[in-house]
Amino acid sequence: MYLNLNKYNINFIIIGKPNSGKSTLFNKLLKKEISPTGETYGLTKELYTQRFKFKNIDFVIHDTPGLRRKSKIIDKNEEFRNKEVIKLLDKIDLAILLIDCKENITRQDFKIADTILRRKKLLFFVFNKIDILDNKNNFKKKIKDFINFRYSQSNEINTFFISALSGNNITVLLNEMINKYNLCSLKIKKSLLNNFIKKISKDSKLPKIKNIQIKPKYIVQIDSNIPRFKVFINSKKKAPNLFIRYFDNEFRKYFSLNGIPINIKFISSDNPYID
Ligand SMILES: Nc1nc2c(ncn2[C@@H]2O[C@H](COP(=O)(O)OP(=O)(O)OP(=O)(O)O)[C@@H](O)[C@H]2O)c(=O)[nH]1
Ligand SMILES: [Mg+2]
Repeated sequence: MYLNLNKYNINFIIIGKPNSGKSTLFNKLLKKEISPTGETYGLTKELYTQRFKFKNIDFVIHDTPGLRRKSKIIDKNEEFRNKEVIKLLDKIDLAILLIDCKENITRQDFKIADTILRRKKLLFFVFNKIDILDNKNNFKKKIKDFINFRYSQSNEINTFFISALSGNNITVLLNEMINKYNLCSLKIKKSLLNNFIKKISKDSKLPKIKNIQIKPKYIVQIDSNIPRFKVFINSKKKAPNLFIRYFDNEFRKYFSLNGIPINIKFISSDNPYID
């Protein structure tokens, strides 16, 4: 495998519901009090953009106004601000979706997550205010299980637990952001891709279509800024979701690509017996 280690300018957004601690995290990373923080719900009313260095890497960081559910918005200015935040998602490499531990994870968080994932951006679900929890390990386990079992796109997200106020786990988070960012420009050698295809085509757990075993025959990586692949299968029919999900899981496990936005396109063949 080959990693592009020169492209270092990670542009990321801190996004989430009001009061989750976005501005506190922003200031902590900058080591300066730039964005106002406080208990008032919806305190941040404009975008703040700054730069900082970590391990000699340049980061661009955006603090954003909290995103409430549409039904709760009565103010035109808030609607405008929200649109600005969503527009910014096209320009960033990575998003930290900040969630208040006290509030747990909500439908609004999943809605924001989907908006980010649709744009194929790196996504970190970051649970903040971990300092206020009595049983931290229990909470972490519950959240991880919930995301894995209830969220169909769990393969594409990274989960973290921090305290923006005390700074707990923030360095670990930054290191992991760098690791995952680098994996996004990963080029996998043809021979390794072929080894994976050989292995999975012998896998008896691969889901079938009407009792016929679908087999991936060939895989190619396409040049792009996120890992993209084309997989040719021995079936005239469109690859079923069960098969796609199984392949995606095994592929991520084999190449350690969990939490990375990858794109795998399955190409059906006219001839189901091709070798
Ligand atoms: N205990 C604890 N409190 C925190 C932590 N992070 C933030 N807070 C508190 O949570 C409140 C909200 O923090 P902000 O940083 O203003 O939240 P925000 O997400 O920017 O809020 P909006 O700008 O309204 O969207 C403040 O009173 C912070 O001191 C944390 O890690 N632990
Ligand atoms: Mg704020």
